[in-house]
Amino acid sequence: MLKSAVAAKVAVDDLAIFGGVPAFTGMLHVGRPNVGNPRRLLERMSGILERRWLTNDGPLVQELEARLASHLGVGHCVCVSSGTIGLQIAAAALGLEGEVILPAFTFVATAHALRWMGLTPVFCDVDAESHLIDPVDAERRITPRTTAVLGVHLWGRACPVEALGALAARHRIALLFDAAHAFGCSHRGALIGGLGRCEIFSFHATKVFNTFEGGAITTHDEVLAARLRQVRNFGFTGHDRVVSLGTNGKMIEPAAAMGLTSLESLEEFIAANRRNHEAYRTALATPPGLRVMTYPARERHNFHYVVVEVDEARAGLSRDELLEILHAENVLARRYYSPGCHRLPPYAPGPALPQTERLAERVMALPTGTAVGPDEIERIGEIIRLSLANAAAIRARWAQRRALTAEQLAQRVEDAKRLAAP
Ligand code: T4K
Repeated sequence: MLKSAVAAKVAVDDLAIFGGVPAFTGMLHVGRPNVGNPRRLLERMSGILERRWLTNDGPLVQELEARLASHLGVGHCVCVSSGTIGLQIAAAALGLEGEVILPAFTFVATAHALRWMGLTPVFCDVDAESHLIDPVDAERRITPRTTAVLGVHLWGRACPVEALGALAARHRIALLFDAAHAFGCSHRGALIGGLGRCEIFSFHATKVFNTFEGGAITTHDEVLAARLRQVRNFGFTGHDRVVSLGTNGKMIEPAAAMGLTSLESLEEFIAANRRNHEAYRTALATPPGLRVMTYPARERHNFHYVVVEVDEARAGLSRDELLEILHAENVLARRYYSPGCHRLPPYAPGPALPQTERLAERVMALPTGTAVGPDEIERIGEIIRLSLANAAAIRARWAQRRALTAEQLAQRVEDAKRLAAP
């Protein structure tokens, strides 16, 4: 664990942004990877080298697929080289065309994957409370060109699955889910993985369960699973026979080795996240204007994201002001997801989506995972509490600093004029 370097901060002068010593000597990241037993990983890696089978549906990929399918209680699991490629392969295998509706409040890969496939992402708004796709707004955006709705289980919370299912049935369009955040999370007691036509996970290094880079598409549909495998491997069926358009989305054996090793420690990773989430809730319980996103108690959750909403009017500082303070302390909290995808190139200016825009101004993700512990979280809480308790003084100092800088600039202009004068 990365221990704090300095004594407790009790005054504004102690904040690194005003010249105090940063609370941490090294950077605390939101996505520091969880790593399982290194010995087990290295054993698997030497097996790969001995076998000289490095990729192309190797034995470790097959083992990982079988273990994941059984863990998630789903018929088929097709491992891929990343979540983004997984989304593209799913879109191709489902034969999507035209427009696909998705929430704008998500990581940009959700939209890019569709656009990369020549589809038109149509952005809809999200629910203010859960941050999840708003099915009513999604339905409003359906046109004769719509072929699918892509829900995102943001922060691992399950989308309004039943409402989206009814919508998809009413309009005879496909329903699929970006489950990049949702490994180890449940909906109605069953682990996410078997919903819609298929679900796409990310196993990127920064995720609760990682394969360095990687992902998987899960489905109960055997025919779809066969098509997904074909598209993943250039459209081949068997040797030397291409039957469709395809790409190279294969997971490599070292990634599967990491996945099998990560799976053995998954419960530990989730326990660390849960402990951290509780520690943040305690540390941030008192200041007004902060809301730590909680997760449904009746479901299983991976607690992978510690998401905090900052209500500037009540907190006294904005999300961005708090981020500036935290970054100076070496706490690399992140603006997930700001701005919303609809405001990013190539989609901007995009439609007006009030809830997405509101959240994009207020939400931040804080460091968690096995690399962070309760001591660090208490220090982060202390910095946030100190900052909010002294919000007015901090803003006054910033204003003073800006004024001073303006004054210094004016002085420089005067000096330059004097020097240039004959
Ligand atoms: N859909 C959704 C909803 C997603 O969130 C994502 C990915 C996808 C689809 C696409 O899945 P993939 O194609 O990625 O499998 C990160 C991840 O790169 C991305 O996987 C993830 N979502 C997204 C939410 O976060 P960045 O650019 O915000 O973070 P990054 O990569 O800079 O890493 C975060 C922090 O972690 C850094 O401060 C440094 C630290 N870090 C990172 C890596 C890679 C480490 O300490 N060690 C490492 O090895 O995108």
